[in-house]
Amino acid sequence: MDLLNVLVIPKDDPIAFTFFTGYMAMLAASIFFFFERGRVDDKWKLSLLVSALITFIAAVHYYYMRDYYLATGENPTALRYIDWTLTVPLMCVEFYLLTKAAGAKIALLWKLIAASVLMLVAGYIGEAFNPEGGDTAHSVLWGVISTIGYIYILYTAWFGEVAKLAAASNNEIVKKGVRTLAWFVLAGWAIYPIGYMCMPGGWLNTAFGWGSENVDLFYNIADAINKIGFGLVVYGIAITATEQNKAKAKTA
Ligand SMILES: *C/C=C(C)/C=C/C=C(C)/C=C/C1=C(C)CCCC1(C)C
Repeated sequence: MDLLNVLVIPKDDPIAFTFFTGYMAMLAASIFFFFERGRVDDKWKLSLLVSALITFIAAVHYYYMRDYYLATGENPTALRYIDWTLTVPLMCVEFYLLTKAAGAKIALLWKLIAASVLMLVAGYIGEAFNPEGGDTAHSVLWGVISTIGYIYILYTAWFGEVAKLAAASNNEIVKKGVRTLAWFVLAGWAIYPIGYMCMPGGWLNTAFGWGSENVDLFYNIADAINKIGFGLVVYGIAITATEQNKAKAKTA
């Protein structure tokens, strides 16, 4: 029976469905970013490799999370946070690489990574140690602590160092691209706390009766938007800049 559970996607289970499509989409995106590296100027190749790594790391975790979910019917919390602990810092690396030409220092990268770690460690404590129907105050407190890390990244991307460096870059493509990534952090990343609040005792759980199965639904949708979307924005910057460079070389 256990084996059967692993092999069969129940027809009425949208969450299982998003685990499978999530896995396939992440894998396809990785292959795409990896091969497209060959079409961009050398200075963009590292950025595209990081895009490919983000979706590839997610694909491997989705492979396991999907089976874990089908076998147990539970949220694969530990696998989820291991994935994020690797992929969110890599998204910070993308911001750093894009603003490096405008003078970004490595300290900027470390500050963003430290904020990510705060956000994720607090989120994990709030989620992993929140027993069914249990200690709400505990998970609300850790959710708030986590949000401090999130707001720091949000602030840096919109008004802080990242935004200032992008503005100083004198490169319209980078400026627009960084602004689009900042939108992802504002609108796309905000989907995660919505999932978090579906936990037993969470605000959406108590107010609207949204059950804990929705935690994974929101996380899966958010991951697809943010990891693949982020990668596509970086890809768009790289390919546009490469083509502009080529056109310039022709007219010169
Ligand atoms: C690829 C994975 C990404 C971009 C994950 C992002 C995760 C977050 C922005 C999580 C944020 C959380 C809060 C702001 C408060 C509640 C706990 C979290 C960890 C769900």
